[in-house]
Amino acid sequence: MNNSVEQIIASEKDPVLKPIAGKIMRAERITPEEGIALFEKAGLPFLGALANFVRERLHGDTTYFNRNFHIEPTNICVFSCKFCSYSRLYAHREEGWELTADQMLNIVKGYDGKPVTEVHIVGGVHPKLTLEFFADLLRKIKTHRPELHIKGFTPVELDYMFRKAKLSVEEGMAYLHEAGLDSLPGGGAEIFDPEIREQICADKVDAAGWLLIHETAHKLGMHSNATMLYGHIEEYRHRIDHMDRLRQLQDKTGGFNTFIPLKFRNKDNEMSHVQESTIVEDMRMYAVARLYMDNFPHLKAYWPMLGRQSAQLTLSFGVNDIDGTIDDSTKIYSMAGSEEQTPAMSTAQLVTLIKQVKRKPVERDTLYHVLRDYSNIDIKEIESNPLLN
Ligand code: V47
Ligand code: SF4
Repeated sequence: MNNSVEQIIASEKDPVLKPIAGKIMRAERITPEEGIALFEKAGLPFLGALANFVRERLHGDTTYFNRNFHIEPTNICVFSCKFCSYSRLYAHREEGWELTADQMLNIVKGYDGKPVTEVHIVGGVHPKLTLEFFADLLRKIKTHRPELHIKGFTPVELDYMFRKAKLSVEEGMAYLHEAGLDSLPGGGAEIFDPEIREQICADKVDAAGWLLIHETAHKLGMHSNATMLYGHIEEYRHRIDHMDRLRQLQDKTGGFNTFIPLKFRNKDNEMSHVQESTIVEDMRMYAVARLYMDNFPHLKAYWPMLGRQSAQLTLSFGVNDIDGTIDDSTKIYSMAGSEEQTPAMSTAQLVTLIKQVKRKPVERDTLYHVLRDYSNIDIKEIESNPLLN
């Protein structure tokens, strides 16, 4: 057993925390009450040591990344989530953007010959864009580059598309899967608790609808991710309730790959008066997520939102994935105040970031198949080889 974990547990005197640590060391599941106790009582060293222990039990030093790019079809949205700095109502559409299927296909073509494995497609809920429009887009992308994995659309977008097309969730998901949709990203989950949801994103799909869409995708053999927007008006019990609902669905389907806590950023939105969480609270959040989500294989820190150095730090607090190379096309975080105004990191930069903290950089595809271990590849070789960088 890792010395620092042993020492930290031995020196922990709290009668509630000590048995929780014992359970975690024995790979036993912790209860919602124990999850809340961790948030309320545990210090950063205790949480960090345990979360790192679990991370290394599952993955050793392996830290995954992938090579992907994002397409945001539109930021015009029928909803007005209070934390969103990115969307524009249809009435103000001249301030927003709206891409045609051919424009999006051209973005895909811009990556011809480049070693990307995934396109991530997410945007606002445009009142005029239909299920058929998106099915056509998927078919066009697959015809052009069949092996490119398409991870796209949140339940917020899907629920709206299916209802407008008068299709059930089963019918709609099967239709998009057939058209080329491979998996679902984790967005739109926010916080499942209805009272908090009412205050921050009252009008979009609720917890049951979000979970049903992911469950249906899993039944079709698709995988998906799950997010949680934290650090705003929610309390610890809401975070645990959110993670618990996901843990229960994962017990049922096993279809989730990754859990991604998303730090609330407060620039230029209707919640700008809400303070952002501290870096200590961010690390505590990742650590508790690793300890609570025992049936989620991976925990991801999304660096464009968190910033590079904080993302690097999360690798000691349970995280084993820092998403992808990404270029500057993603606007959802830069518009909300992330330090990363034009998020872009080359493979060499990502590998350096991981190696600097003595972890093992491994490129994966969307479904976590290992594509290349970069531990023994020199950074200069990566920089000079267009197939690697
Ligand atoms: O659901 C919006 C969040 C999400 C803000 O699955 C904000 O691999 C913080 O889900 N502050 C969409 N967060 C992005 C998303 C995602 C990102 C990267 C990878 C994956 C994946 C999924 O962005 C929304 C919402 O929770 N968001 N505004 C904000 N002001
Ligand atoms: Fe629309 Fe998504 Fe922004 Fe909500 S978070 S307003 S659903 S783009």
